[in-house]
Amino acid sequence: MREILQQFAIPNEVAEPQPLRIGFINDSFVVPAKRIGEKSYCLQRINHRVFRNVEGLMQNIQKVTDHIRAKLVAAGERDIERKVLRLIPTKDGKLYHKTPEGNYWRLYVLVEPATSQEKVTPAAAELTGEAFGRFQCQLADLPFDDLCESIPNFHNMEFRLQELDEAIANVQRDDVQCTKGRERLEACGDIIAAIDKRRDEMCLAERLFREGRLHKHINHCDTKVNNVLFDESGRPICIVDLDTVMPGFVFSDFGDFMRTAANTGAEDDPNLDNIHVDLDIFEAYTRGYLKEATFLTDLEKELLPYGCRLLSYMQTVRFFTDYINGDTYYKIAYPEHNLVRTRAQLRLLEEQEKVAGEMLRIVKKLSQDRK
Ligand code: GN1
Ligand code: MG
Repeated sequence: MREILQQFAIPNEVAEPQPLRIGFINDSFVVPAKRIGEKSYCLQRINHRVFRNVEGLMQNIQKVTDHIRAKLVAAGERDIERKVLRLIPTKDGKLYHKTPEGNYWRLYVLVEPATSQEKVTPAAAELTGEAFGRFQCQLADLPFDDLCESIPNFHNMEFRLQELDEAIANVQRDDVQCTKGRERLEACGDIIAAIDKRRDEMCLAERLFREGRLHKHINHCDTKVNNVLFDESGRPICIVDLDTVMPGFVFSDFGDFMRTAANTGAEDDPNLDNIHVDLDIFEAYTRGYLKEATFLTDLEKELLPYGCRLLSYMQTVRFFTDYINGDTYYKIAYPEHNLVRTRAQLRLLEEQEKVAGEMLRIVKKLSQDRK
């Protein structure tokens, strides 16, 4: 790992990298400063099985962080190093280093002091809503086709269903290699029925886009609560994990936050009775978000509760597809992990459906208050 670090233009002396257990996709390490007061770094190996266009992805991150940094400078902000990620280039000026074995590495300045959380209080949710609203607003003037889709069709529901259909068709082949997937599939008829009955409703966004009624913006596309860093006083300071920053529908970023933060259970909660919608978090985040996301159309506002259901549904489909495929995409902690995740996301969706009317009423009331 020393050799990899040596490729980067690090201005100070650093100690041995330590593994960081975050995320399901990349491998991350903290690279601590040798001396107090100097910078530490975050070294990451990019999962190039998932992100096949590493060059495009790194260009996206560079464009987005440069754009946000310029805005922060123009606004006279202080502590900018903690407010937007900064990539350290390699000694030959590249955004990443590719090893002879074909692995891709990148280095960020570590945002510190900062902490991440799996759950937030309503007060923190409101500030986080502001932070994500601001993030989208800061990027609203960056032409969306300046960025590539670092994973093509990433939040495209039609595509995700197609992937599931392919996984199902694949394990149904009469082939001994498919036995495990077939057994898994046969035991999950209820999940398939739940997915099937919502197909049409959940592909609404793609239809509206084709009809020209809905636009794309630059989205973060992984707005889980643990992708926000908080400062010492519990205020959100920096949005991290920018791999999936790409064009998308605004309500899907809104929905991904709610999927993780406005859920009283865990994303992979084995006890489905733990899972309910936390409407206090929902309301607080929405209040913060609407305050900053001033570019939203009436239709986009109205679709915010839909975005919550969409992301729970999408995650149900994605976890389930991986389960049928034999767990090739998400890191798992135990053999049935993807099934447990699937059931937990499906339950969240059902809970969100129960309070859909209430969510819409909250959005309408808060938008009215802002007029
Ligand atoms: C993955 O690894 P992480 O936490 O950044 C996934 C997201 C999912 C999430 C589910 C590139 O994110 O899309 O929502 O797991 N990222 C990718 O928790 O697939
Ligand atoms: Mg991610």
